[in-house]
Amino acid sequence: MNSLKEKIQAYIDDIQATSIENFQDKAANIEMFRVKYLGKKGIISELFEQFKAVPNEEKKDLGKALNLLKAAATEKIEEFKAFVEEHQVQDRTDDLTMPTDFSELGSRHVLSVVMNEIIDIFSRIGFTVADGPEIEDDYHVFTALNFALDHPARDMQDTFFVEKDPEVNKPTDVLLRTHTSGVQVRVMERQAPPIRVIMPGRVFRNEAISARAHCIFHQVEGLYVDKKVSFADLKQTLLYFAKEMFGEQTQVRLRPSYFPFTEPSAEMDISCNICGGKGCNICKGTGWLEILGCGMVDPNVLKACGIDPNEYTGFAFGMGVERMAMLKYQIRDLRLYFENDLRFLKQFEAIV
Ligand code: 2U9
Repeated sequence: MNSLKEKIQAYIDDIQATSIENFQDKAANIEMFRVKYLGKKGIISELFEQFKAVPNEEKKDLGKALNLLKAAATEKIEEFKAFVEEHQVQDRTDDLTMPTDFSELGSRHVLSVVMNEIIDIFSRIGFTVADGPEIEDDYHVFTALNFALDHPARDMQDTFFVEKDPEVNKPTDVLLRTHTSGVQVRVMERQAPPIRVIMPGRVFRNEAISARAHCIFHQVEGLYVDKKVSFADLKQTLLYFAKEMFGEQTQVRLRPSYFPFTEPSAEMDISCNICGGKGCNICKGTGWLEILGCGMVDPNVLKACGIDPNEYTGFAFGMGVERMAMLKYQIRDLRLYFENDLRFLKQFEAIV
C-alpha cells in the first residue's frame, strides 16, 4: 500500500508528464485538468481532507508535499494557458466560437466580363447563344466555309492538327478550331431559317506568342440568315453593337475586305474612343480602331449547309474578345490575359 506521501509524489509526476500537445480540444481539456486537481471535489481538496487525520509528527512533511502538488497543478495550468495564447492563430479550429478566416472574394476575369457584355448586347436584339466542339474536323472549319483546298489556313504552320497520319506524316482532318464558324455550320445543318445566333468561344492558332498574338484566344461570331437579309441590316446591327459597347458617341466605318466565307466582306472600324477621332497613339493618328470583320454569307456556304441561297441571304461577323477588351480597357499586351498575375486581375474587380 502506497503511503500518502508516495501518492502525492505520483500525482506530481503525473502532472509534470502531462503535455497539452496531446489534448484534442485544448480549452475543454484544460478545464477538466483544473477540475480534476483543483476543483472543490478534486484530488487536492480530497488529499487535504485526508491530511486532517494524519499524525502531527508527519504533518510538516506531508503539508510541504501537498503544497508542492498544488503549486505543480497551478503552474501546469498557467503553462497550458500560455501555450494556448501563443498558438491561438494556428489552433483557432479547436475553438468553435472563434470567427472563421476571411477568405478573399475572387472576381471575374476581364475576358469573361467582356465576352458576357458582347453576349448581352446581342441577346437584347434577339440573338441566341450556340456552342460547339473545340476539337473539330476539316469539313466544318474549312470545307463548308468555302476555303480553297490550298488555302494557307489549312497549313500546319497556321493550324494545330490533333493527329498525324503516321504512314505519310501528314495531318489527318482532326484539328483545333481556328474560328468558331463550325458551330454556325452545324446550326444551319439542323435548323431552318430564320437563324439568329452568336458563338462565343475559345479558338486556337499556331502562332508564336507575343504582345500582339497568342496561340489561344477568344472570339464571338454572329450569324443572321433569313429571307431578305441585307447589307443594310448588317451595318445597322453592328452600329448598334458599337454604340452599346463603346458609348453612344461612337461612329463606325466599313472598309472592303476579303474572307472565304463572306461576299462582299468588310472590316469595321470605330471612331477612337480615346481621342474621340482626333488622332492619338492608340489609333496611330488615324482616329479609327479596327474592331471586327463581317460580310454577307457566301452563297456557297449557305448551299453547303443545306440552305437555298436563292431563297435566303445572311450576314455574319466575327470579333476577337482579347482585342475588344484591349480597346475598352487600354490593355497593351495580350500575354497579360493568360499570366493570372493578381496585380493585373485585381484592376478589374469592380466591373461585373
Ligand atoms: C458562317 C459564315 C460566315 C464569320 C466572320 C469574320 C468575318 C472575321 C475575324 C475577326 C477577328 C476573326 O478573331 S478574328 O481574328 N473574323 O473577320 N468572321 S465574318 O463569318 C461566318 C461564320 C460562319 C457559317
